[in-house]
Amino acid sequence: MPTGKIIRSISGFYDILSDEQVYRTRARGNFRKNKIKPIVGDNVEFDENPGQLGYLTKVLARKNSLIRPPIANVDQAIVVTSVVEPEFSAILLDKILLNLEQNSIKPIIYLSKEDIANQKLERVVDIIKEYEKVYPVIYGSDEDLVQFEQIFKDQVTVFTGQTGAGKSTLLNKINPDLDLETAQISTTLNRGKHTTRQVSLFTFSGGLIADTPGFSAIDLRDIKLDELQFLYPEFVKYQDECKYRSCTHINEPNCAVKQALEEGNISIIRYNDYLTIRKELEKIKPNYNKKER
Ligand SMILES: Nc1nc2c(ncn2[C@@H]2O[C@H](COP(=O)(O)OP(=O)(O)OP(=O)(O)O)[C@@H](O)[C@H]2O)c(=O)[nH]1
Ligand SMILES: [Mg+2]
Ligand SMILES: [Zn+2]
Repeated sequence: MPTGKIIRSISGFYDILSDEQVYRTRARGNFRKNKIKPIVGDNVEFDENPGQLGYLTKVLARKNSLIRPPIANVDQAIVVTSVVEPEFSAILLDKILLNLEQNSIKPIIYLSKEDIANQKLERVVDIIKEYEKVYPVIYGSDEDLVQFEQIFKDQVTVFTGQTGAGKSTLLNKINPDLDLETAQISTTLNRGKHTTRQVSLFTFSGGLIADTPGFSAIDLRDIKLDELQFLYPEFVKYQDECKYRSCTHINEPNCAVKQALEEGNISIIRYNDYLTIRKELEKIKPNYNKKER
């Protein structure tokens, strides 16, 4: 049985990329029974059925899957983050990063709209420099997009971020063939309108890339309070030196994370947002209805 990857799903049809060819298929009945809905990014087995519509017969185990938008087996995410329009928000960026960390997706921050940022640019770049100690950052002003392209090789990469931040615009810039729809955002409300709705994977620079619909708020319901501190790579780096194994890096004595914070090795912005996010999670938890994973 040939295997491939779903790159598009359109009204009940699944387009499967296999050996540089695309096969249009339909799922065979037993998926519904097993409650597995094939999604873009799924690695699947299929029956080619030459000359006719093929059959998707099996969804292989997923490494991860996102719900909004539904996409599986994502390796990395370009987090498109605008300086203005919409306004930069460190805590929103933190929440995006947390969701990626939780799904073991490698984040790469891309800063957009530096060209219209004016006096706000300096302040935001100062903050982004803090993030750069933890995550790779690409500045939109970088002319060297060639270097940028190399990161896509053999990876499934999604472009994510706030609505209106410039995901589709960036994708069109790096690959004009995509010709994705972009839209003027409403500056009066400083809130973007959702332009991108569908998720499809495109082959690009030796890998697969997907544009995704943006969001204006982030849902942290999937993150458990007691795993939060492990989703900060810069905390994880120090946690073994904390006196207590279960240290949350708040009030515990001999906390290596707080020590690193005092020494300037951990960003105060990230740390304070961590405290804020903890409080938010405490409010929405415990959720007894939520099924354990
Ligand atoms: N000046 C400037 N405008 C940009 C930049 N990037 C995007 N824009 C504009 O911002 C608006 C929104 O861009 P999109 O690419 O549609 O944003 P998006 O992130 O795909 O938005 P959604 O699909 O709604 O999530 C468009 O009018 C773009 O032309 C940039 O770097 N500089
Ligand atoms: Mg878009
Ligand atoms: Zn600690």
